[in-house]
Amino acid sequence: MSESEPPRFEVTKAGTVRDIPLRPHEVGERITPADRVFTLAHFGLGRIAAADWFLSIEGQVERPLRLTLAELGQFPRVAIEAVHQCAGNPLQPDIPTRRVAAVVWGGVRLADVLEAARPAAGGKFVWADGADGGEFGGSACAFFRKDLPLERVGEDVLLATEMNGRALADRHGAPVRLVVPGFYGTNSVKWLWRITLADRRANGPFTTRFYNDTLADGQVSPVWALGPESIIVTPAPGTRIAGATGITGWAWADRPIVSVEIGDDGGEGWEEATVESRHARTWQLWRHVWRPRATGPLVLRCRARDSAGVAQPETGRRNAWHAAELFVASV
Ligand SMILES: Nc1nc2c(c(=O)[nH]1)N[C@H]1C(S)=C(S)[C@@H](COP(=O)(O)O)O[C@H]1N2
Ligand SMILES: [Mo]
Repeated sequence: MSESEPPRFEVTKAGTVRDIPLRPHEVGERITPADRVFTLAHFGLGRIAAADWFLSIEGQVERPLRLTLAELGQFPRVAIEAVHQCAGNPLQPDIPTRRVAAVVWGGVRLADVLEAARPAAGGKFVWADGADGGEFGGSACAFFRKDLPLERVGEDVLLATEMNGRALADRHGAPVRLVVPGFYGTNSVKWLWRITLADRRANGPFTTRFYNDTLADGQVSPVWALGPESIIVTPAPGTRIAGATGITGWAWADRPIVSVEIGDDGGEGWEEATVESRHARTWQLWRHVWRPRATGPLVLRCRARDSAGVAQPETGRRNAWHAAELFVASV
């Protein structure tokens, strides 16, 4: 590893930041306004002056590179609409938090930039370093470091400089962040300054100690691809409904969602909602008309399934079924 220093990072807010302005029933807009998108940061917030920024490309490449912002701007620009979701607190990885938004990222393709550095045969994983570091959950690191398989890069991984057509805000990682569409937000490293191509997964607490799920069969699975998830957006919790009522929400996963079902607590079976087909990498609207059978409290639940047949789990996972508690005034 080279010992290069990051660009100057001016800390503007210290400590873990969890700013979640919207609850699930408040993310009704197809594209979340940038000023309503959640902000998560393990070590606080900061800023890098555009003139100070650079990206270093190192490791298993034939031609290591160091790019300024102007040089990055020479690569073809792309935009991609994608769901953006936090995996939740890494100390409580099984608890659903529904910190989710959908935005249009603008930037350049990491694949194009990596190609300029000529990847060597041994490169299998991309390590990404943010300029922020410190202590989290009893582990310390110099830089927030994540990784992803090199084979994923060709799809649509971005070096993003824009959110919803405007320059990235400092809190979202300006001037340049990584964006891995279809992966949990933790993988989209903010204040990006170094990319290392390596033959193995990255060291550091955020790829070893945190963000690794132990599955039922004992296998360890990195928190990369978004699991299938659906949420009820309307009606809002607590709404009194009368008779047949339209229910709407979003569903998403790394793969397209092919089915969303709605059920109540009575366990009288699930009803199939209508789900729109997927555009780009973003969430899919679903809708269903629910006909209540009895007056009184009603708990509606939804569950999604993706194109590989993977189902949203009932409990015990970050993407467990979502519920809305309503009240039926009349049937
Ligand atoms: N450099 C850096 N990048 C980071 C983080 C961080 O703490 N430092 N947090 C990650 C997590 S956990 C999430 S959910 C997303 C949140 O991105 P946002 O704040 O722009 O919505 O950033 C990711 N990228
Ligand atoms: Mo997160």
